[in-house]
Amino acid sequence: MTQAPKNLQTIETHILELQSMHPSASGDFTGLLSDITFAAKVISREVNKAGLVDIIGATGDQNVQGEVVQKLDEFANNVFLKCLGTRNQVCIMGSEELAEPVFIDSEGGSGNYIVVFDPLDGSSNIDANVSVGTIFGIWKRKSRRNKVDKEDLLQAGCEQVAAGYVIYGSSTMFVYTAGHGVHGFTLDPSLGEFLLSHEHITTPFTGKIYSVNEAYEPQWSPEVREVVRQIKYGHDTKSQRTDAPTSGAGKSTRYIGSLVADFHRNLLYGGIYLYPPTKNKTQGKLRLMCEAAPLAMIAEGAGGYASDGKQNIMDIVPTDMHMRVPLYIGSRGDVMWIENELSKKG
Ligand code: AHM
Ligand code: MG
Repeated sequence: MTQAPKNLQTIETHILELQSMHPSASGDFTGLLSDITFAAKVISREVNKAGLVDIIGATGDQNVQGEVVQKLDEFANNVFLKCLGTRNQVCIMGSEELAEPVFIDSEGGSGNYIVVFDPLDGSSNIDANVSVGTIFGIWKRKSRRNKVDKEDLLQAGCEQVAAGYVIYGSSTMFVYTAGHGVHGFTLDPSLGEFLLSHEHITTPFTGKIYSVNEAYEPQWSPEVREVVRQIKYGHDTKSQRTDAPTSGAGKSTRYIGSLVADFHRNLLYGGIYLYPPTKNKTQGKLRLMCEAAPLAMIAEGAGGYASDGKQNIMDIVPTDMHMRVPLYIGSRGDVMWIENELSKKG
């Protein structure tokens, strides 16, 4: 008997199905996710044109229409601010590009959701046609008062109601979780639709890849240096916890230097991404709210794990929107092994 082909599903219908699981839902959350997918399409279109800028003669500050050419990260930031601010469901927007959060008060009172995002992570790679990405986390406000404040903003990763990223690569993919699995959608540019391509993504418990900028080795602590050495050359299986990797074989390096791209590859194939503290950057480089916590929610939703070397990234309560954290993220067994080794040593 011939099996009927699977139905094509757009991200909109997928999000609506999610809403139908919550009969009391107002539609605000659904609307917000759909605003984000729209922003992703606009950014994707612009990122894909990036290489053309020089050929069509738009050098300096003006393009061929005489409009000011924005840097792509600024452009992506403005797209997010414009797309998310229009409805009444968002009360605070925080961006890696903005020093301060944007508090939105409207006549009907503030909306219920806080969105923190990195509009275009890894944008220094764009000129070399390397994949870049957008990362976002969504929280619900805690206060019942009309006015929201910083307490609503500074919530731990485990309080997120949804998180996701968009990778602008050989194709554009939107990956998100709202607590019911991690799902990936690929943009069909001819339709302008994200189509479900990776349903229920799960990541291997251990992987063969490690991604770290090893040029910082001289600036790492001896403990981090030893952990990376063991990842590279293999480690003594007798001293491990039972749920940690059982293979003593070393891993291979893959490092693009573009977090979303490195994370996405490791999520699909299995592996770990590391951004340890260095002498100069004692908290690493990556930001908790707009990078580490959203990707940690995705990792956990797919069976992986994220740590700052001592604790679950999802448990860290930010003291500032731009707070930075060391990050070890990816396959659960590998990250737990790192956390275990680092906490043993200090
Ligand atoms: P950005 O937010 O300024 O783009 O920086 C974040 C990027 C990540 O995409 C990437 O993983 C990391 O910085 C690379 O840093 P480094 O060049 O120190 O290895
Ligand atoms: Mg960034």
